[in-house]
Amino acid sequence: MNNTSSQTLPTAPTRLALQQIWPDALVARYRAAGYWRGETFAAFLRDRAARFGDDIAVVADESRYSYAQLGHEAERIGAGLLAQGLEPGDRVIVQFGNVAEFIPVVCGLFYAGLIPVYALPAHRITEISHFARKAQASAYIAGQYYAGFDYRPLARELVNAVPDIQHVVIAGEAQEFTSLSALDGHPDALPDRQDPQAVAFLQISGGSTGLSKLIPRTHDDYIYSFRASNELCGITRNSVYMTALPAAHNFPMSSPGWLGALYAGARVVLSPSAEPGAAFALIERERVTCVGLVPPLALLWADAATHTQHDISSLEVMQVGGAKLVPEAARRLVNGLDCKLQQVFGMAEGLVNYTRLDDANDIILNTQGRPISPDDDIRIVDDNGQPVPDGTAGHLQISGPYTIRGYHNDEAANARSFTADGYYCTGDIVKRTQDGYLIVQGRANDHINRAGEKISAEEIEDLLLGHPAVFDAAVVSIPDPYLGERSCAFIIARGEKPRAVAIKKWVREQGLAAFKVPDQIVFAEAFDTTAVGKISRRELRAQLRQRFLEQEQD
Ligand code: OOB
Repeated sequence: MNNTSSQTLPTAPTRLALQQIWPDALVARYRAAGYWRGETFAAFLRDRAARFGDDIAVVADESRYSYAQLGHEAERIGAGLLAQGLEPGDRVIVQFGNVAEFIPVVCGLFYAGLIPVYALPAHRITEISHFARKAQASAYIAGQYYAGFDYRPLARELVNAVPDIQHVVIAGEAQEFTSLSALDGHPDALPDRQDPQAVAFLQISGGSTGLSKLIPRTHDDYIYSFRASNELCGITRNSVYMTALPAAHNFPMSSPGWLGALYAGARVVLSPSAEPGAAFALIERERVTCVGLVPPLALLWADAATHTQHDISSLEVMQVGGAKLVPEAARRLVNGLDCKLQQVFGMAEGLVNYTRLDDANDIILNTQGRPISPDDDIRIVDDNGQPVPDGTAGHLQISGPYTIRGYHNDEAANARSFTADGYYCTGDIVKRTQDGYLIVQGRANDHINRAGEKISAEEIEDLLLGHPAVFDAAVVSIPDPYLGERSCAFIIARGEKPRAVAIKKWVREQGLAAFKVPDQIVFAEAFDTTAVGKISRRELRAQLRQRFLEQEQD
């Protein structure tokens, strides 16, 4: 065709809007109840910088930032990123360990109206490129090294794999990239107002099916969750909150986490290691009052506390969550520690439950707490979606003032994970006590909760099927005395059986988080199928797990 008027220039693919939409009636209700107050991250951070200027906000390594210094650093970084050509609303992948730069970078992004996408330090090119594509990110910011890993080659791979990534900023020796310390811009360039109902960042889902999903959280909803958490966890301006788990994870970020601590004007201490020796020294030095841990670490700490040289008597609250703390382990903690135990059952998608600090021991030992909000709408249903009575286990579905209504850019996951009336299907099997406390019984879908790190069985199976010597694979969780659960891959070999170590090495080389490498590999001759045909993957995994556990007992 030769009609020039009908020719259009190729346009860049439009970027999918970030949104999170609650029904109008709920919006009105959450505002009227005072949960959503129209605050934004930038506004509260500016306010704290002005009001608590000289107080110490963040301690990491040998660095200390006062609230005023944190504000200045955030302005410099935020304005510097805009000067590089980024625009408010652009999505920026942030990947740091528990180091000094992490919090100023995130605050800088908030100041600039840029959208952080929180990667964990363990993530590698497979995960990072997936986040970059799904989020349509235009920048990547990371530290040079963490835990012996150099992030610059990863940045190079990312730029090659995802052309939308136009900017790379590295804290440390930046080589061909932009150095974090070189960023500079005028604070006047920062937007002075942002929409509190808008999405402020993208959090990463634990991922039960396939790769992790992106979780859009708004200013209003997230700020409510940690403001209310502060109240339930006893965080005040005098508190010292330690982040010993990866700071980008939702638990140490917002339950009440370092964001809650900054909101309260308290002090945040980033511990680069969760190992008791290092963390105890920091607790002593900074007089830490509150810390959040996963169960295996909590038990390790309780053990170490009995013979430590360090004075950790400042610790008032140890929170434990991310994976189930069984009553016997909870008892060991309560007996071994000279502080309060708080159970935390939460999810990056929203709902967080806490045992209350003044709850009776029986509740603290035996339940995973109750929801933050009176408006957390909890539904527990049977396999047919019918509500079950209190005391009966069922599927947990939730809706509420800080629980998302949908993932970003993932229709299939939304169809699977949300009911027609907007409730999030958590995949957790729980029962509710008469007092409204939840007891986690297990999971309905197949992911492995490895010491709080979530691994999707499907993601690892898909990967294993790419190995030339793997005919079929099923990945299951196996109870583990230390990790809670470990991952076991059952593999049917194609031709000659490869060595288990070779498979593990190969998985590691595919460039994904090390915690996803199967802990154990078991070769099978065949997988059972029923007479009618193939059984579901779910049944197959259950069957393999069962048989494995029975054999272990013999
Ligand atoms: C937290 O968040 P995610 O998104 O990494 O994982 C959520 C899932 C839950 O659906 C549940 O299966 C499991 O982790 N989980 C627990 C638990 N806490 C989380 N299972 C049993 N007992 C618990 N106490 O893990 C998270 C987010 C905010 C606060 C705390 C944990």
